[in-house]
Amino acid sequence: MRPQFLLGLIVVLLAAATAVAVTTAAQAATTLGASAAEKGRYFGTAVAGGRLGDSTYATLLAREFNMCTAENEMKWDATEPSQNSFNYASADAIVNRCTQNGARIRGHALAWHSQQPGWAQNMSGTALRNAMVNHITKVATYYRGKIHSWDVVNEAFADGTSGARRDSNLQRTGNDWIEVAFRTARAADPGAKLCYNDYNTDNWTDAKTQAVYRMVQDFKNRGVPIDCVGLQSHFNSQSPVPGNYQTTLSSFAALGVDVQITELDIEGSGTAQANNYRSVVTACLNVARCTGITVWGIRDTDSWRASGTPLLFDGSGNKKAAYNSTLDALNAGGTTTPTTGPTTGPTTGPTSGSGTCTATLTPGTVWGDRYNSSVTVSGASTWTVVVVITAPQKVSSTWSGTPTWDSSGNVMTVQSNGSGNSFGFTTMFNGNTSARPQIRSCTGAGGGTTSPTVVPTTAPPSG
Ligand code: 9MR
Repeated sequence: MRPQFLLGLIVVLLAAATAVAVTTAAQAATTLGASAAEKGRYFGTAVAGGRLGDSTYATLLAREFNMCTAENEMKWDATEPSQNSFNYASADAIVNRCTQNGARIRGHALAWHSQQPGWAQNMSGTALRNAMVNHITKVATYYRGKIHSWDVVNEAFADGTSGARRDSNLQRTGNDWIEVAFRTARAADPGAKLCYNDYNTDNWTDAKTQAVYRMVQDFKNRGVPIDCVGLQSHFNSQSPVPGNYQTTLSSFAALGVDVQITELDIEGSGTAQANNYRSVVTACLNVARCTGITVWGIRDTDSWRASGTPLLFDGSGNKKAAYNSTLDALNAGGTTTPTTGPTTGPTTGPTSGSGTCTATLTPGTVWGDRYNSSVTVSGASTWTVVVVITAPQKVSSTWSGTPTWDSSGNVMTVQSNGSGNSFGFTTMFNGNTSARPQIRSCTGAGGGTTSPTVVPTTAPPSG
């Protein structure tokens, strides 16, 4: 090849490579929440109600995060300061702000040995058990439909090598207190994912991790309603990110539950901290049922471990190296799309307009080859709901409504048949375990069609 041609070729190739690089850069998501959403996941933070008025904090919260956990405001001492008298003001401020931001809510936490109100700390036996059940019922009912996932039980296992339950007033009410808590939560809010949440459960070989694993396995075997395991993942030099962290995530997921990283913080600074964040995020993206990551605060100064500078933004709200590595890992990762269990919060369609109706889809039971969905209609007693299924998924049966199909077999029109205001159907995965039905419209007896209802196409919904 003549030198001029060679030079020309190199110039052309370089230009092409630059174009590709520029295109890639332009397409990469620029916030944590948006990048996680592209992978069908969420990226959340703990929110302190007292900081909502801080403009730097509020700006970062709105910009970066699409999931919120109330850091303290939904705990037992905050929501039920005296017995059977509930106060949701502080929690509602967080729920309302995050909802306005387009973020969703992890509820934290319904039953826990810590941060109990004084009146509960002094209780025992049946009185405490009944108080716990009442607390879960009232709080989960109040927030019904607003919670993506509940930490139903928090930190119930002992540290160390025993693998035993932690001693607490709740534990002393009987070993079944945890499953009672989960059953109570399911009855109160069937649309929320129900999680068991703990710390020091990150290393797969630790006795505590194994004990939690066996409990979740037992619950799945016996039909105790549990949908997810939360790994708090508070890391520092005494408790570093374990080399087998991804094994822990995938092992829990293999039990048929989602895994969520619920309170991530990693003490340190600079490159070492950035690399630790990268490896945690990458591990989650490598596990199909690791459906979201929450960091335990926004700026280092917001952290419960502020002196360890464990978060993604410095005290002035500047992005740290750990932020950049986290976003890079989110943008780079995710060859697996999340596969998830039964429940995502009910998603409600538009309610305005005369003659329209609202169709709310609630995910139901998931089996290995198929899953159920139910749809509840409000605003009309005679209705037609159009549901879109993603091929190759196929509806195999429908109940409490009369279905007809378009020629593709993917658009199902269900008409009321006098059996009430809800219908249900079973969908075969046929190899696609991530797609979920979308409600296209709900038409009431009086005519008028809603605009498409926003229902997630993947599970869990990302936004
Ligand atoms: O971050 C929370 C801090 O503000 C409270 O003082 C503390 C009291 O127990 O709880 C912190 O949050 C904890 C979370 O609820 C459960 N996992 C451990 C967290 C850090 O202690």
